[in-house]
Amino acid sequence: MPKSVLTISSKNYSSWSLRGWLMCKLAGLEFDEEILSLSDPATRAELLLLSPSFLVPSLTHDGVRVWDTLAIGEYLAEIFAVAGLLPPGRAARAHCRAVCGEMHSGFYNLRSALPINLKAHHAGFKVWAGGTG
Ligand SMILES: N[C@@H](CCC(=O)N[C@@H](CS)C(=O)NCC(=O)O)C(=O)O
Repeated sequence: MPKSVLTISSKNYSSWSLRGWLMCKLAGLEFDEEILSLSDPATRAELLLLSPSFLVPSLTHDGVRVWDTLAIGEYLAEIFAVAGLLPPGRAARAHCRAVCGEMHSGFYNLRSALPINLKAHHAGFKVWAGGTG
């Protein structure tokens, strides 16, 4: 089987990339890591071939391209069921998917206020609670 490749930008600055990478590791997938610099136009052209949305992470496994962290998670959970990425039990899996879906599509204020930088320290930083008006 050809080697699997996970395309990401940074495990320090991209929580999406980090999530894809963690899921591949937790699933026990053997993969090569391809790190792309997203600001380079040539890189973006290459990325478009892997991910129609231009976004990372993108996993290529066994001739299949999967982009988007949720899709990668579901794909890995199917193939490496024994790794237990999803809990046993239909209700627990539904709960897990609901939480993942909420996290994936929500928390806009939190994401905007706190871009990821795992190596940084910002003592006393105030997070805006958000609001509608
Ligand atoms: N829904 C996607 C979102 C991925 C996403 O937004 N990735 C960012 C990570 S840095 C990205 O690729 N940004 C590229 C850009 O803004 O040029 C997922 O969860 O995989």
